[in-house]
Amino acid sequence: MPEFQKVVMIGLGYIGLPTAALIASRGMQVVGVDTKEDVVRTVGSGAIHISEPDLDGLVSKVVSSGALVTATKPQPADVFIIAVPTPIDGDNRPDLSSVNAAVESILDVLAPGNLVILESTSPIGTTEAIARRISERRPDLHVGTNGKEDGSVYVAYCPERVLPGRILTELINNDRCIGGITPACTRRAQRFYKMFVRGACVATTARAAELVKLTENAFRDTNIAFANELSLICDRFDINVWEVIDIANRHPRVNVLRPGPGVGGHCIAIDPWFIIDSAPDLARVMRTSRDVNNQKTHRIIERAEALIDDHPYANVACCGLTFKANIDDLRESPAMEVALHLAAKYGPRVKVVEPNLRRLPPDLADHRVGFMNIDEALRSCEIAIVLVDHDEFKMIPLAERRHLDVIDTRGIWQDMPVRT
Ligand code: SAJ
Repeated sequence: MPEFQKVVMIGLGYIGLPTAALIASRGMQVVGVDTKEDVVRTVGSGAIHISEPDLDGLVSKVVSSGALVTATKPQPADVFIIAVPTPIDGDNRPDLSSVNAAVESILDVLAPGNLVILESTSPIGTTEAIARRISERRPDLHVGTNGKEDGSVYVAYCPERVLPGRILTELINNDRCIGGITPACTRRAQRFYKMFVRGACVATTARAAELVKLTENAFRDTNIAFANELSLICDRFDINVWEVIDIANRHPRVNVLRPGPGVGGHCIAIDPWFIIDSAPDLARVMRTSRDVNNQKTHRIIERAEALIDDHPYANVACCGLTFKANIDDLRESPAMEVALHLAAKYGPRVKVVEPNLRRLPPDLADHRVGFMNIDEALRSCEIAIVLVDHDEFKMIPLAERRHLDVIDTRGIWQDMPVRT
């Protein structure tokens, strides 16, 4: 009999849903669980509630074959995967309430031999805490154990590492990092992931695996902070930062990332806090990087206000709202923060362009700003603030934007005098 026949996925969001669909397509029975009834209904009907290339076709296929079903509560299975959000609270401290609720929800259905995997980004020690909680609440179950696979409940951490927009490809091809609370747990989880992952399934401990995930995103945040800091230094000395980076990156061991209006998304702007919160006395570079990246957004707002105040009758095109190029995701978006500030201050003079959204987000609509395509904005505006490097903006020829006064936070219009 196959070792893993039935899988419960808790959380049908950006990670849980594609992972559930992928596992279902590999011959396992998957029950997708979410506390949001509309999500359970949508996915249960074969549709999707997030936008991700190729996901609609895969979900529709596995739902119609019966391999993926949805429910609001877990049921007995061989494997339980927890893929729920782990945000930070107002004090930048990890909020594990969804993880705790997910663990609580499986306690009654857990049985000997089950594998419990946490995929959510989590502070060091979370997987061990889950194992302790299961032990305390289900003293009849043996959790973890000594290295043998002897019918215990096995607990492991395996972080997701996929890039929005490429989730299905990266789910299959990226290497995975798998850390059990014992080597036996690691081995069992490795066997499970090898059923649908083509990349290597690298074994480590639960704590190391938790820190690996946090390290990846904190590393990127710190490197983006370097680029953002450099952009401010270049501004002061009236040097083109894009040119500096381009030339510096010709050095074989230098790879400066790109400055921008700050760092957005649900991961890179948040995960470093999980390390900072655990070791505030040691995580000094990471802490400063967070500050530098946040301050960059405020600096762009100040510069935009100064430019607009110099042109009291000009209309202002805010080009892009999403947290990065060519997606429709607004989570933690610095572009949105800039647009909201300008909308609150200048109202209808602001014309928002966001080719990946069908309508204005309600917060912006409240300020009665315009919402138009890039061609209309170029015709009706004298100022442009480029906040996202969408392909549609990159393609605009110089002739169509020569009349504009531009703040180009993404360096996409390099053929004209640039402010970064
Ligand atoms: N950004 C810059 N300059 C750059 C690169 C990015 O300003 O040179 C900004 C982007 O504009 C965006 C933010 O950083 O606002 C984050 O974008 P991203 O493309 O770097 O990353 P995410 O948030 O889409 O996905 C990241 C990825 N992590 C790493 O690359 C280390 C992904 O692999 C993770 O799975 C994901 O976080 C996650 O879920 O943790």
